[in-house]
Amino acid sequence: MKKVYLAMSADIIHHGHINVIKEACKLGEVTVGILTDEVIAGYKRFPLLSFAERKEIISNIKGVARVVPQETLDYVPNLEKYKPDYVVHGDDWRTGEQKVIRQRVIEALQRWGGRLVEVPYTEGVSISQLDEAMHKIGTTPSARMRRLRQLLQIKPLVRVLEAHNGLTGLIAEKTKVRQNGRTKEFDAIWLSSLCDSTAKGKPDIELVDLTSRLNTINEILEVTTKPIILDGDTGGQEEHFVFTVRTLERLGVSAVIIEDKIGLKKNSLFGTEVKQTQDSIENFAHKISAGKQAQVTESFMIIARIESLILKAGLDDALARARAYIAAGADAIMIHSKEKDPAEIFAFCEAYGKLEQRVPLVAVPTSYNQVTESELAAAGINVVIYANHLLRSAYPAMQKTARMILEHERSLECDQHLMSIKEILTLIPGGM
Ligand code: SPV
Ligand code: MG
Repeated sequence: MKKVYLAMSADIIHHGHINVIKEACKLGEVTVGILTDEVIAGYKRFPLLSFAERKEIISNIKGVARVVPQETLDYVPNLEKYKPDYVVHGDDWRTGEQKVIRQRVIEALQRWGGRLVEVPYTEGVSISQLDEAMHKIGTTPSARMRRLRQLLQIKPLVRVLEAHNGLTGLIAEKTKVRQNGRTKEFDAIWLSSLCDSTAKGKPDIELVDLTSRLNTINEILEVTTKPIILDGDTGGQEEHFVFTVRTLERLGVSAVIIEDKIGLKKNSLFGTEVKQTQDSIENFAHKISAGKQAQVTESFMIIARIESLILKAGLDDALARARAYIAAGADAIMIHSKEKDPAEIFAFCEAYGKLEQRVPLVAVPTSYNQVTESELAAAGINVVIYANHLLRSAYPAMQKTARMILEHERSLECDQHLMSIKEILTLIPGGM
C-alpha cells in the first residue's frame, strides 16, 4: 500500500476538501496532517474549531487512515517523518504565496522518490467569503470572553489595540495586513481609561463613571467579535469592584486590568510629576481575591497592574507585588513603565522569569516604543497593548481640518486629506 499525505487546516470544511481526500484515497493509504491551533493563529486567524475538534471531524471522513498534527506551515518536517509516496494538494498553490511551500514539498519528495499529485482546484468555494459570512453571524458573550485565555494558550504574543467607540472598535476588529504569506491583525481590544475619558472631553482621573464606560463597551461589543480588555483604573472600592466583575462577565468582557493605586488616580504617564499613591500590597491583594471570588465563570481574567516602576518604588517592590498579587489569584500581571528606555521592563521580565509561580505578563510600550514585538516576546511578555494610538492619530487629523476650514473660509482645501463622501456613506454597510 502506497503512503499518501495531505495537509489542511480543516477549520472550514467544504466539498473541495472532500474531493482532495477522495483523490488521495485512490493512490493509497491516506494520512492527513492537520495544522495545529498555533500554526493557524500564526498565519491566518484564530481557528474556529480547536485542533481536537478538527481532528475528530477529519478522522471520521471515509478513507482517512490517520490524522497527525502538522506543527509548521512548512510540510517538510512531517514529510521527513512519514516519507509518503505521494503528497496530494489542489493545483491552486502553483501561484501566489503558497508557491514556496509547494517547491519545498517537491524537493523533499525527490529525496525518496515521492511525487506531488495536484488535483484541479474546486471552483465556487471561497474560504474568505465563508469567513466573512461567519463573521457576520458574530459571537456570543461567553465565546468572546473565553477567547482571550485561548489566545494566550496558542499565541506567543497577544496583540491588543485601543478602541474608544464603535468606529475605532471596527478598526481594531477589521484591520489586516498581509505580509510574507501571513495575515497580521489585532487579537483583542483595549478599552483605555485615558482614551475613553479623552474622547468624552474628560481628564483621566476615574471621573468617567462605570455606567458611561459600559456605554462605550456596549458600543464596541455591538460591532466587534474580538475579546475586550477593560482598563478598570484602580477598580474603585473593593465593595464596588466585586459588582463590576460580575457586570463585565455578563457582557462578555474577557478581562479587567486594575492598577495598584489609591486616592485620586492620575494617568501613569505623568509618573512622579503629579501626586499619586500606591496601594499597600495587602489591600490590593485583598481586592484581587475579592474580585476572583465574585466571578462566576472560569474564563474571566483579573489582571493586576503594578505601578512600582512608574512611582519609582524600584524593581524589588515590583517583584514583591507580583508575588503577592499572583498568590491572591491574579490571572496575569501588567508591568508598566514610562521610561523611554525599556531597560527596567526587561530587568523586571528577567527577574519575573525566575519566580516560581508565574502568570502571563502584559506590557504597554507607549514611551519605550522602539521595542519590537519579537523583543517583547523574547523577554517573556505575553500581551502587548497599543494603548492610545487610534485616538492620538485621530486628534491631530481632526484639528488640522478644523484649522484649514477657518483659514480658507471653506472646506475645499481640506478635501484632499479626507475620505470621500462616497467612502463614508458606504464605510458601514447597511446604510443604503
Ligand atoms: C490607559 O490607556 O488608560 C492606561 C495606560 O491606563 S497608560 O495611559 O499608559 O497609563
Ligand atoms: Mg488608564
